[in-house]
Amino acid sequence: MTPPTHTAFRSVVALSGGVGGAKLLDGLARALDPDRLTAIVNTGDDFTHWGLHICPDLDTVMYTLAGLSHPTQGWGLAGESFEALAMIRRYGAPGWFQLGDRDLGTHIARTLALRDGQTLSQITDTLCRALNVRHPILPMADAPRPTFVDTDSHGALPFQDWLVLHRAAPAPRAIRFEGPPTPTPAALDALHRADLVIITPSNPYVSIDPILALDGVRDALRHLPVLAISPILGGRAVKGPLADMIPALAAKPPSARAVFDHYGDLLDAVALEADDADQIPPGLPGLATSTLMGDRDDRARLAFELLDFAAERLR
Ligand code: FO1
Repeated sequence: MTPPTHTAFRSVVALSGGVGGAKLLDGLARALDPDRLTAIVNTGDDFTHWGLHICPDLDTVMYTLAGLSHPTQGWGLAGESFEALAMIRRYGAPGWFQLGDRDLGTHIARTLALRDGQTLSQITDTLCRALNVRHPILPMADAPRPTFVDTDSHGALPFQDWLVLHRAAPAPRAIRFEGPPTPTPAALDALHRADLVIITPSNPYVSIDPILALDGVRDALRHLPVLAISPILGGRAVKGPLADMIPALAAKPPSARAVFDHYGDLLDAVALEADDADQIPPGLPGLATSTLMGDRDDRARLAFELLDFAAERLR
C-alpha cells in the first residue's frame, strides 16, 4: 500500500547530481506531492558528444523518476541497446562514452530544441512531461557551466574526459567551473519559496558545489533549514570516484564527516549510515539510519524518515 504523502513541509527543494541523488529523489517523489518537491540538478557534467548536447545528471534524474533507469548501472535506460555505438566504433569514431540507442533519442530531441532557441529549462520540462514525470526537475543553469578537473598529470580535463575517458585516474588538484554563474530563474525562485532544502547523497565537489557556486544560491540557503545526506558510507562511496577525491582535494581520509565539513555552516542537520553515527558534527542534529537505498520501497522509506526527522528537528 502507498503510504500517505508527507505534508509537514510546503515546498522541499532537493539539490542533486546523478545516481545517488536520483535514487533519493525517487523516494522523495513518493513521499511528497509534485507541488511540494522540486529538484535542482547539476548541469556541470553536460558536454557535447557526437554533436549532441548530453546532460547526464538531468537524464539520470528524469529516467529514474520515470521508472525507466538502468537497474544496476544507475545511469542510462533499462533494457538499452547499443547498435549505434557499435557502428560508430566500427568507423573508428570516438566510442568511449556509451550512448544507448534509445538514450540517443533524448539527446537528439534536446539538441534540436536547443538549436530552435529553446532554453534547457523549457526542453527539460517538455522531456519530463513526455515521460510522465510529475515532479519539477530544474536544470541549475540554462547556459553551459562546464566543470573542469585540474590535474598535474593531464592538465585541465573536461569533467566527462576525466571521469569516463580517463576513468578518474588522474589525481584531481582542483575543481573549476567555467561559464556564467547564473542559476535558472525557476531554480532561484524554488529556493526562495522553499521551507526545507535537502542536499542529496551526491558528490559534493562535482555535483553539489556547481549548484552552490551559482549567484544567490548560498545566500538563499543561509536562510533555510538545510539537511545533507552523506554519500560516504563506512569510508566508501556507493558509486563514483568520491572516496579518492576527498584525500586528493581535502587532504583527509574519506568519511561522512569530511563531506559535512566541506559544506560547513550551510548545514542545519545531517543524515548518515547507522554505523557512521560517530561522524555527526558536534552540535548538529543527526539521523543515523540505513542510507543505502536498495529498491524503490527502500528509497521511499528513507525519504519518509528524513522528512519526519526534519519536521521534528528543523522546524
Ligand atoms: N558513465 C560512465 O562511467 N561511462 C559511460 O559510458 C557513461 C555513459 C553515459 C551516457 C548517458 C548518461 O546520461 C550518463 C552516462 N554515464 C556514463 C554516467 C555519467 O558520466 C556520470 O555518472 C555522471 O555525469 C556523474 O553524475
